[in-house]
Amino acid sequence: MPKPQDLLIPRPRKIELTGGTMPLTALHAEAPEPLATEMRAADTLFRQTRLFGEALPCRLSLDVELPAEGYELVIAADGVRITGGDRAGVFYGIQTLRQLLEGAQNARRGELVALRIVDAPEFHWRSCMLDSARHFQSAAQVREVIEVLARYKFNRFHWHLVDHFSWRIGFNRHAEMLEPFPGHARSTGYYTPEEIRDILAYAAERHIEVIPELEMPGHSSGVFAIHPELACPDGTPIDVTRCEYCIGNPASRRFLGEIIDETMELFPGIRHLHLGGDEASPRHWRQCPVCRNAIRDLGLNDERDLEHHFMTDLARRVLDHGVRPILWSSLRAYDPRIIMQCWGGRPLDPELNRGSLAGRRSMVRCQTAWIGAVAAAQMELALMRGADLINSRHDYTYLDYPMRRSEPHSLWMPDLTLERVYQFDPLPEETSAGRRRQVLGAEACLWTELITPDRVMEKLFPRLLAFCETVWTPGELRDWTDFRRRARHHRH
Ligand code: TNX
Repeated sequence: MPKPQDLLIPRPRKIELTGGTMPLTALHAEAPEPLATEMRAADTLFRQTRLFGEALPCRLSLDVELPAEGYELVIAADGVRITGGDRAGVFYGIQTLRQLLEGAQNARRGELVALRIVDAPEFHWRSCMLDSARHFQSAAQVREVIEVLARYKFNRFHWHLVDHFSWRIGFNRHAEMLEPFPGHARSTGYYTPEEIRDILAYAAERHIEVIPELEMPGHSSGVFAIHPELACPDGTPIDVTRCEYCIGNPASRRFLGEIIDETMELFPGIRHLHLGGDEASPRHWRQCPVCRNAIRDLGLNDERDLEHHFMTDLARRVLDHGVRPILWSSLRAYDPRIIMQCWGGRPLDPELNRGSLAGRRSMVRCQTAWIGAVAAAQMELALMRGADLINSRHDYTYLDYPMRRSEPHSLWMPDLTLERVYQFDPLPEETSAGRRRQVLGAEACLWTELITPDRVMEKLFPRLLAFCETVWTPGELRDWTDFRRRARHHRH
């Protein structure tokens, strides 16, 4: 019989065996009215675990003295007690109980060990991103992902919904963006307004905030198949792999402003909106007369300044809705109300696709070192400028990277083993005590250029288990050997 402490991921702060056991029998939740949703979650769990026999109570309550998202779970001979610092805390107590119940059932034990767990997260931004643009997952599959995130105490789901040739939001006023883009094969599918509302509600019941992403100004080439007037009139053909809006043209701001407004209607009540902002090349802007005039008229220095002006303008539109924008970090300073998500950037070296295999591998190793340096610089700058940040250093958190070389992957991708994910520290090195508050937490990302919907779970697990512990459990309580022992009980 595994010990209770060997069953739990993420590892709780404190676990105390109090002596004795509780019979593994039916349970029924009892809770005051404000915890009605959590009571339902507990009763659903008890139904799923198919426990029979005379029912014991599982009493849910709140105690404002406990930390935000924290909980206390007590298992005793006469039943279970879960007290949360808030509703989310109660919900996380239920998730811990789930793992203990499943562990006892898998070991065919007729009892639970009596104990007291006191727990609270280290970071309040525990996020996972799913790219539903490159490959489209059904609404049911998205709900499945949200369900597993909830079980591992994630509280945000970042949903990448717009990329080159695929727009996945069921816009009404810009329905033209949902037709297959002329001349470009892509996987079809989008989420209807009803599906989006369902997913928001499903996530909210699980204390997960949904953060949609509208990618701009890069990763947008498909748009110009429908709206050629929004590309730079620089005479160059539209490049399929990377193409940017003409940021000097007011029509681009108008179009994206309308898209932002409609997104707010389709995702009512959201608190954050991701505006992308990564990997835009200034190549077209440099040759474009419209962009050059805009740079001059606005008294700016160069294309990157114009990009900054463009993104600041659209971020302000988001702020006007009372919603906080998030951007993939650049080296530029932005309004500190904009959250910076730091991933690190990547040198796009054409040499990577040439030369011997050994040569290419060593190039990847160089890149990895380079990535680390860029990510560290991005984060240091963001902190210095007073910005809040989300750490998504891709050499630790990109779950599309291969865990083993035998998996399908692009050559430029570094390996990302389970152990390396476990070594991730959301707190950038050298964060001073005074700046600690600005590090909101971290996010693991599943990009899906190569990942078909049927492979989503296999790419998420087991590395998501390691990641969730890096954001929930304080560093001094993390131990790789101990984690591996616990991970055996979490197969997906
Ligand atoms: C970089 S990280 C991207 C994505 C790709 C991913 C592949 C970032 C903001 N952009 O567009 O899908 O790498 O690993």
